Formats: sequence, C-alpha cells, structure tokens
Amino acid sequence: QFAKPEDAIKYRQGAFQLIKTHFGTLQPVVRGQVPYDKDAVAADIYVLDVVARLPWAAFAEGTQGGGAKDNVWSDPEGFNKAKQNFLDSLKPLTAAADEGDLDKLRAAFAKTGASCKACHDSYRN
Ligand code: ASC
Repeated sequence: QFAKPEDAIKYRQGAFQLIKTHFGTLQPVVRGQVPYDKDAVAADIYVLDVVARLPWAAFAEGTQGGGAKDNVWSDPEGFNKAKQNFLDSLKPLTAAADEGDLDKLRAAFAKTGASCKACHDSYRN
C-alpha cells in the first residue's frame, strides 16, 4: 500500500489531521459557542466516522517514526485496544447526532475526546 515508510507516516498524519478537523468542529458546538445545527453536526460526524478508519493500516511494521512511540509496535494489543475504544466511541456520538440530542452529544464528545487523549498519552510523543 505504501512504497516507503515515509509515505505511510505522511498518510497517517494526514488522516489524523482530518480526524482532528472533523472532531474539532464539534468543540464550539458542545461548548455552546455556536448554535447547534443538527444536520451540519450529523454530516460532520458521518465524515469523522469514515476518516477515523483510515490511519490504522498505515502503522505497518517498518513504518516506525513520525510522532508515534515505539510501543505502537511493541504493544500491538494495547494500541489496538486504544484504537478500538476510539472507534467504539463514535457509535454513541453518531447516535446522539442522529437523535439531535445536544446533551447526549456533549457526553459522547467528551468520551471520544478522552479516547483520543488516552491513546496520545500512551502511544504518541
Ligand atoms: C482534539 C484533538 C485531540 C483531542 C484531545 C482530547 O480536538 O485535536 O487530540 O481533541 O485533545 O483530549
């Protein structure tokens, strides 16, 4: 899939940038800094749920580096669990967005954010 390790690193960093953008868009909404637009939020989370699937194949053996700690590769079970926690957190986020329930959205957003942070704390420099 990737000719060179640098290609994989660039790919996953680009994917995380997309995730950051589509997750970050929700922040002013859950903080009440912009009006809650149900359709816009649902559309954003739909994209988030897709781009969230992208980075993981770009962590193949031999692609160590970028911002990733070596334990991504030395602790694949833990890394996979952290990934899965993040992906699982998107289901209630999607459900809240589809329901149009801002309180549920706020709670689900916090859980997704916690899953981002937990993985970064353990696996990102
Ligand atoms: C973001 C972002 C992260 C997470 C994390 C949550 O918007 O870029 O890395 O949320 O800060 O604690």
